[in-house]
Amino acid sequence: MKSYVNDSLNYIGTVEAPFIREMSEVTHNMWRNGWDERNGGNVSYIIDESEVAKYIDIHNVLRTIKPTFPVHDLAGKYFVVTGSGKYFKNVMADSELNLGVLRVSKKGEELEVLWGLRDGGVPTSELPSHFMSHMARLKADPNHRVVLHTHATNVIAMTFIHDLDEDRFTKTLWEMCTECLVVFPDGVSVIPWIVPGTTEIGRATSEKMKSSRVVIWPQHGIYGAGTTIDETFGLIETVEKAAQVYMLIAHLPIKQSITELQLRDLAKAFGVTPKPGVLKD
Ligand code: 2HA
Ligand code: ZN
Repeated sequence: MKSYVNDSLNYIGTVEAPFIREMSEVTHNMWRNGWDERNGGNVSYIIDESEVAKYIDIHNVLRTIKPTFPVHDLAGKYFVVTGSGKYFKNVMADSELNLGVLRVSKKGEELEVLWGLRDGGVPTSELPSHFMSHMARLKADPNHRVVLHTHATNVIAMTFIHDLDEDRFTKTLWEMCTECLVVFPDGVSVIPWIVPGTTEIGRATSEKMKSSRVVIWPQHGIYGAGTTIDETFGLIETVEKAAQVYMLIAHLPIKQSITELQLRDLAKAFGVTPKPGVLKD
């Protein structure tokens, strides 16, 4: 009998690939959270060649796509990406239409579509920000694999009423829930408002990604990076939760809060180093 998993041309087998399931689940969860209305949000995920080859014929390039800029640093890497204009709401029902598996060509000048993006689809419009962020994060952390962008509601709301200085923004988030400092001791960074989908916003985002896993786009959303889908989603959930608490209390009289001393005690207890400059020396 033919092996289910090893039959690389088996459509059902491909959909059952763990990396496709993870992408379907995370996009569904983001949509359920109300973060990804319409075609909002995009995800890209680096996968090992050996993992892709278990499910997909890596020698069968379906078509090639020219990226808007060469990505030599990512040559030969495999990605699962969300498609441009696709709705997260629909990924579960038809992952082959809404997601794609790509390989960056040997010279880094083409994207080779190996699966998905059916009916002429193209990768997310935010590919410049994703690719530049992957390059920055891989230099900071060789285990880096995931870049996730979403329109997290309370993070967006907070960028209307809070100072956008990233250290002050970070401190406020740390003060909102006790576990925040433990989950993102490296803080969050914030870029100015820039037109989405451009290489300019990609450059600004990746510059921040050199030293931070979270980049906030004012009045737009959030970028998160991490080593697994779970960890990256959890990071964004935690930032969004803190922003939600902020939006619930910002207009109310505060009777007590987490003090700087308590934040320091927390860091000590959990063995994390708060981003320098956020807490008073
Ligand atoms: O439409 O979220 O930033 C997808 C986006 C663009
Ligand atoms: Zn967006």
